Amino acid sequence: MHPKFVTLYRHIIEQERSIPKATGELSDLLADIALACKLISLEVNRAGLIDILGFTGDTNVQGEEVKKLDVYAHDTLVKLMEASGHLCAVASEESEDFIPLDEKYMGKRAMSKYICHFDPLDGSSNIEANISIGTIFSIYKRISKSGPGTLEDCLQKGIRQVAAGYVIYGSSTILVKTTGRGVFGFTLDPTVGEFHLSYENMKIPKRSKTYSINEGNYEKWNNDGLRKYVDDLKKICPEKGRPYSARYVGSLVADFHRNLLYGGVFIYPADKKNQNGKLRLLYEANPLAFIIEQAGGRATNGKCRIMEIEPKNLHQRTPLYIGSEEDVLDVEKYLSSNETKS
Ligand code: FDP
Repeated sequence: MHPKFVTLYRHIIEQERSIPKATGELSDLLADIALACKLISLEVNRAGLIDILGFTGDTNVQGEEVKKLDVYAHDTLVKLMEASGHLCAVASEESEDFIPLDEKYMGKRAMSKYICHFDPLDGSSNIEANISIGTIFSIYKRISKSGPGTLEDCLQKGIRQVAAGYVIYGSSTILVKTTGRGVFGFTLDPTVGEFHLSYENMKIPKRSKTYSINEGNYEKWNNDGLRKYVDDLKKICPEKGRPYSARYVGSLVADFHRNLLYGGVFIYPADKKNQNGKLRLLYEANPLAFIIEQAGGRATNGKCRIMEIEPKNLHQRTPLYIGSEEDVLDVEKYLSSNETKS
């Protein structure tokens, strides 16, 4: 147990009290996201059991529909976000278009101030192998003045995020969040259903000994500099702390979380198959970039800061180089000093 026994909600409220003009709306919204993730966490834990018992068809024993977990996660988040009344739109990796939210959910407020992007269940191809997966979210203030949110509200640069975070469903369920005042991690105590502060003011080591990349794509990467970088990381060179260790789960939240705690550089580059990279700017790269920068790390697409990229569409992809600052700077040097192959 953390010595101060601080729950997520208390932490959010205390941070809010230190901002004179805060209205409490963002705090409520974060609490609603946490609630949705508790529900998803329960379902993720039950998934293995459901599988073992053979309830994998369209209905379970009670005759209820058994939804695929990623659909369940999406639906749960949308339902709770609608009901929160603080959002004018949500955009989800699971849905082609953004979802404008009806004014009827605004309650007594003149308007809902925020929009939220989420990746309901990242790494979902790993579910059946019992590997950690996660939910990623990011929150922006709306640009439009009133009514349901617009596409313009949804297509904002990452630097405009007011909060971001993720929940990892692993050996325990952990929520990591930032509102631009440091990064804090909370572990879910399933017995009382509360997230408790367990990682205070998280900082990623400036230099690491670990790289995370799907090296099976080595021949497909379209940058020779990246190949040279990875080759060099494997050479024995004690003064540079090399060779580095390779760690790649293939579940972004899991790889990112480990690197945040111990240091590391995570890379998903552009390659011949994914000319713009595989990961999504709005649902994955921007929120993780906000967190990593708040933790003292760095996030780029190889050419510019992730959070400075102007989004052109909701499902835009981007190459991603993210993690310990000095390691990301190293790989940027390799990328710029070598010719790019098409
Ligand atoms: P997944 O396909 O399982 O949803 O966001 C997509 C993602 O997982 C990330 O979580 C993960 O880092 C990456 O794709 C893995 O891609 P590769 O299998 O191509 O390595």
